[in-house]
Amino acid sequence: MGDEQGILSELSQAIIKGQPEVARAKTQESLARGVDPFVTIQAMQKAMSIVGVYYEQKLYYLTEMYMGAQAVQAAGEVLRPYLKGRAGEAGRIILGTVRNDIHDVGKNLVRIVLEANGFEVHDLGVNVPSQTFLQKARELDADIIGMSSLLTISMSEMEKTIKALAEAGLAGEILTMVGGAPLSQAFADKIGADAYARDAAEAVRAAQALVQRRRGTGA
Ligand code: B12
Repeated sequence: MGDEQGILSELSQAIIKGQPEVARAKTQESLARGVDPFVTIQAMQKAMSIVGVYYEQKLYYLTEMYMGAQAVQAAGEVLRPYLKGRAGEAGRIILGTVRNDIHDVGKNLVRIVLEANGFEVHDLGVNVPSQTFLQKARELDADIIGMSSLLTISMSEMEKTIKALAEAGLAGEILTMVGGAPLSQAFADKIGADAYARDAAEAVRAAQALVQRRRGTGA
């Protein structure tokens, strides 16, 4: 409906222009008008990818890119309570951005959508060393370790965690799921990850399949 399109386009503009306060207010307005939070999240992802394109085309500098990310985070925090706890416990996930990488917009969206689908998510934040992923996963008896990487130079960190899991005899016991713009299924296969997902919606399907596999094999 026109009303929904109008408010979502205002939200997108706030992200593209890097205005966190406006983004927050527009998200509140979208909720008040009854727009489905999942539809709002999709609009947010699209707007952020436009910011990425502007940066790649050198129309935007780092500051604009940063402010765009701040606006997405502000909008995401407004949506989070409305999405949380819709379902029961679907599984336990340790999530983080790998070492040397501070990008967290995509990871945070993945967290929101996983939580909305009944997963318990422990977010370790950014710049997370492989040993920390491993320690936390053991400590909390996690089903899955989810790792995000947006930099080609930090992608190799994921393989370190997967190797560390294997060395600890936990391969197949704690499963791994990877994502981030520079990744691909081929890369995930190469490093031995149990799953790869292109976006937040796919991440939910992949996580559900992994939990089923883990519990189905009696782990
Ligand atoms: C915003 C942004 C920033 C912000 C980050 C703010 C923040 N809090 O995250 C700031 C300004 C800080 C930043 C910094 C830098 N950035 Co930057 N950044 C971006 C930008 C524009 C958008 C990333 C983003 O938020 N996308 C939107 C989200 C929704 O998408 P996403 O992250 O891909 O996530 C989705 C999927 O990938 C998936 N997913 C993500 N994580 C996970 C995890 C799991 C488990 C699963 C299953 C799925 C999944 O689901 C998500 C939701 O759909 C990209 C450009 C781009 N096109 O990606 C560059 C980009 C990633 N940055 C880049 C660079 C180079 C940098 C800097 C090194 C710049 C510099 N010179 O300092 C620094 C990095 C510092 C560091 N050590 O990390 C390059 C990377 C190039 C490369 N190949 O390595 C890019 C590609 C820009 C470019 N074309 O040059 N950046």
